Amino acid sequence: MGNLTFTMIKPDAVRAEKHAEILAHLVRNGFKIVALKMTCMSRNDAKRFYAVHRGKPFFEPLLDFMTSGPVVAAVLEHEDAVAALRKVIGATDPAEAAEGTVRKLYGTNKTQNAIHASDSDENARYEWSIHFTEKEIML
Ligand code: FUP
Repeated sequence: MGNLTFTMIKPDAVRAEKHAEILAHLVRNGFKIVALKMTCMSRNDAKRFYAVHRGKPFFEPLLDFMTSGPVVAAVLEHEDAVAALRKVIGATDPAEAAEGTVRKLYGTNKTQNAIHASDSDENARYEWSIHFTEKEIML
């Protein structure tokens, strides 16, 4: 398991001005920020990012939401980073997420769920390369 993963604070949480709090929560949980930016996803970026969900009923609404405002993208370092971050963010649906997880604390529903975290080392690399060049990652 690798020691890097990718996260993105979604437009709902940035609009609510919770992004700094969420980053602090991740740092308190032992994650080191090695790349960070606030940015807006183009529709094409969002399509590439969520390519595995193409054709699903929630795909177009998901693109609308992900392009509705700025996001905060970051590469994080932690031992067994992918699994460690998935645990801290909680289940996709905030209503099912464990107490104290980011989605339980800040999410609204299955689409507006405050934060993304990669689900494999391979997807993490794919996802951070949509947001960062190699020289923007401080290793
Ligand atoms: P996760 O890995 O927990 O983000 O969950 P998924 O890969 O299943 O879903 C990725 C994103 O698709 C979610 F964060 C939000 C969106 N989604 C919906 O909008 N509706 C759904 O029913 C399922 C997922």
